[in-house]
Amino acid sequence: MSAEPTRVTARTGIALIFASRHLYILFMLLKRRLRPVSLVGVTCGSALLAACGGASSSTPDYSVPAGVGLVVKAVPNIRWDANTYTASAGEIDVFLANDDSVKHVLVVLQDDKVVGDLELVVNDRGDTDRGTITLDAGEYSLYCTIPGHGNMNSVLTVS
Ligand SMILES: [Cu+2]
Repeated sequence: MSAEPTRVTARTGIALIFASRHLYILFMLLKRRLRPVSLVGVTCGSALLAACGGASSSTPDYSVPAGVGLVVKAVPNIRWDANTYTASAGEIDVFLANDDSVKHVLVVLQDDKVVGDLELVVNDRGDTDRGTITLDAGEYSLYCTIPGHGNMNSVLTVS
């Protein structure tokens, strides 16, 4: 009589071990299945972000005035719309437009120093600013003074 409950207990124990192993395997399988799902979630999230960025990358509604000596546009991904610009020596009428969604501040540099007092500011998408600067023939940089915008550093050749 006393051997029977012990056997039952041993069988139950083994059954429990098997059951827990199966549960563990099941858990691991579920975990494996869940991982790609969460990856898809992340991908969708970035796709949505890209979609949002894509929507704002179209040209906003502004017009470039006629007779401007230099037109510069800030474009998405913290860049000017060109790597090189040209202008004629003398008083240059500079027009800055913002096709991006963050603030940009344009200054002209020569040998890493600001030249003249031109500082054009565009706070939001579609903003424009305009000013003049007098430059001799030479090589300059069009630079954005906003911290982290060091990539906005294009060559301006004045001749
Ligand atoms: Cu900038």
